[in-house]
Formats: sequence, structure tokens, C-alpha cells
Amino acid sequence: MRIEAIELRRIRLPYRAPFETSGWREEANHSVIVTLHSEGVVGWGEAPVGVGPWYNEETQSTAWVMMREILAPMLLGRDLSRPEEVDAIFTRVRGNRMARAGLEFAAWDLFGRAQGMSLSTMLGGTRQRVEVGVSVGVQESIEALLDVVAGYVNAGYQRVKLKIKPGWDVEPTRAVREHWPDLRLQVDANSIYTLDQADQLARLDEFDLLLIEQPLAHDDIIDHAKLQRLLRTPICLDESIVSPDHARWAIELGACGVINIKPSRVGGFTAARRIHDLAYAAGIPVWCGGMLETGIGRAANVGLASLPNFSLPGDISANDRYFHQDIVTNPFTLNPDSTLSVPTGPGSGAEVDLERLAAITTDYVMLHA
Ligand code: SMG
Ligand code: MG
Repeated sequence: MRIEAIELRRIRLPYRAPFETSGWREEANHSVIVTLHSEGVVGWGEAPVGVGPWYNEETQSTAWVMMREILAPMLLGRDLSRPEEVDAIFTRVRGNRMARAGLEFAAWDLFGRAQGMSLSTMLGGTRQRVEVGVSVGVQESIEALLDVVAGYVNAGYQRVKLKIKPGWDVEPTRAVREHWPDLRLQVDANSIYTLDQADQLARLDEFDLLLIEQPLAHDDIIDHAKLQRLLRTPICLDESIVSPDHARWAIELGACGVINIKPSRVGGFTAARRIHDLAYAAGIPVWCGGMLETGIGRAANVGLASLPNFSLPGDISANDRYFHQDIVTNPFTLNPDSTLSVPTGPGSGAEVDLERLAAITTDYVMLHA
């Protein structure tokens, strides 16, 4: 399929409530939305970057410039025979993986829509429903935290992740564990600890957590391997795994027992699937992380999470957990068994609400071959 035109949109879509991690706070989704055009078909993608370089090095502004000046021109006029070719075209680009992923997702969606095949089928998915949980940001007090968690548990979420940081780790985790002894519970530190805080992290071992996510530096693998030997709870790497090679290195070094795969973090589905496959071969379970995506990125994550080694619940909550009004007309709703149903329609299955999208777009460009 020849890529005839590419539309890029910067958006600002406010969250229902601000989301606070160990190091920063976000009020709205600031993704770049991509639309590829070919032969009368369109494909959609989302680069779920933030305002600042707090999660990784990318921002909405860097992704916008990268896509507009470097990445989109690399695709325009190309006649693709398979969506996997996009990953190969972008291999000479260093970093900027979320920007690459936004375009790569759109190519998969384009092929899926053109061929009448669902993203899940294209990727080799085997599940009709995927288990999901909810990620709960740092709260003002333990009381507030218990209220928020109660709301999600009552809504049907059977797995909860707590954001932690020094001063907000053992006590909030203990409080949630005491209230819900059987809840599937995990924590995420977003790289705020150092190896000399291993004793504090080991105190989390008593809470029967599924995993401790990214306790140490965003670009570390070595210290995580040392830390893992001091903890009973499996470490799950998120930020540190930006490519299939990083996953292989982490597995070889024993730096983690679990991997969080965000297809956006690793440059798209092609890399995400490779990580899935090599973790599978090594006996390392994976789960699909989230970047508080709009309905476009959410559908992409659900499609990927239908692959067989996604054996732990994903951070892919229903759309209404994030937004009052999303930019799709077919939001996901939570099934009673804490799952989302995998779309079976062509491509990702997301149906974009163009009027709503226009209303939240802050910058727009259309590039032609
Ligand atoms: O999408 O529900 C979601 C949020 C999941 O906690 C989540 N993501 O490190 O895993 C993570 C964070 C990154 C989000 S930064 C705003
Ligand atoms: Mg994380």
C-alpha cells in the first residue's frame, strides 16, 4: 500500500482526575495522533507522549517535530507490502520510539482495515478477552487511597497497581492489602529508588505482590539484577526495556522476573511482539502496560495483549476510567470478570469520533507524498 498522505494532530484531552507518579503529575493526555492514507483507506495510531520528558526522553513537542520532519517523510510515497516494513524503515533512527510507534501502529491499522483483518489476528493473538487492572496514582492520604481503590474494586477491577515512592510505599501498600487480602496487587516506582534503598523495598515482600515495577533507574539493568537477588517479589521492568535486545540482556542478567510491554515504548508492534516471543521462550511472563492512551492507543494495546504470553493483567482500563468523553465512538467497557473484549473488526477496531477529535486538537498538519 502506497502511503499517499499523513495527518498529524497534537491533542490535549483532560483526564477525569490528575495522575501522579513518584516523580510527576499529569492533567491531560498530550498524544500525537497519526492518520495514514492509502487507496481510500485510513489507519490510525497514537504516540502517547507526555508534556515533559518525565517518563522517557520524549515529549509531545519532540514527537511532533520528529514525526513531521523525519519520520513521516521516510514513509510518504513508500509502497509497503507488509506493516512490518515500517519497523525496518525506522531502524536507522535512534531513540524516539514513541514517535516511531505512532506511525507504526497506524500502518498495522491501515493494513488491517484494508484486508478486513483484526489487529489481534494479524499479530497472532489467541484470546477473545484480556485481563485488565487499574493503575492508581499517588494520593493525598491513605484514606483517600482506600476510597479510590474501593471505587475501582466495586467497579469490577480485580487487579490494582499502586504508584509508590519513598514515604509512600510500605504503609499505603499495607493498608490496601489489609482491606483486600485477596486482591491481585502490584506496585510501580517509576525509577525513584536506588540500590542502597533495597532494605526498604524488601519490606514490600510481606504483601504478596504480583511484582514490583521499575524500582531503579530508567536506564538501568545491572542494579536491578543485584536488587532482584535481594527480593522475593519479582521485579518487573518497564522503562528499562526499550528494545528486544534490552529484554534479552535483562533476562540473561536476571534483572527481572516479569516484563511490562508497552508497544509505544519499544517503537511499535513489531518490536513488542519480538519481546513477547523471547520472554515466552525464557519463561518470563509479560503484561501490557499503559500510557493513559485515548481510545486509539487503547485498542492497539488490547490487540497486542491478546497474544499468548500476556499472562498477567494489563494496565488497560476501560475508557471511562480516564476520560469523560474519549475520541472514539466505541469505548471499551469492563466485563464482569475484569476483562476487556478484544475487537474483532478490521484493524484495531477503534472508531474515531472526528468531531470530538477536532475539538481537542491543538495543532494539525497534513503531509503529502
Ligand atoms: O494507562 O492506566 C494507564 C496508566 C498505567 O501507571 C501507568 N503507566 O509507568 O507504567 C507506568 C505508567 C506510566 C504513565 S506516565 C503518565
Ligand atoms: Mg510503569
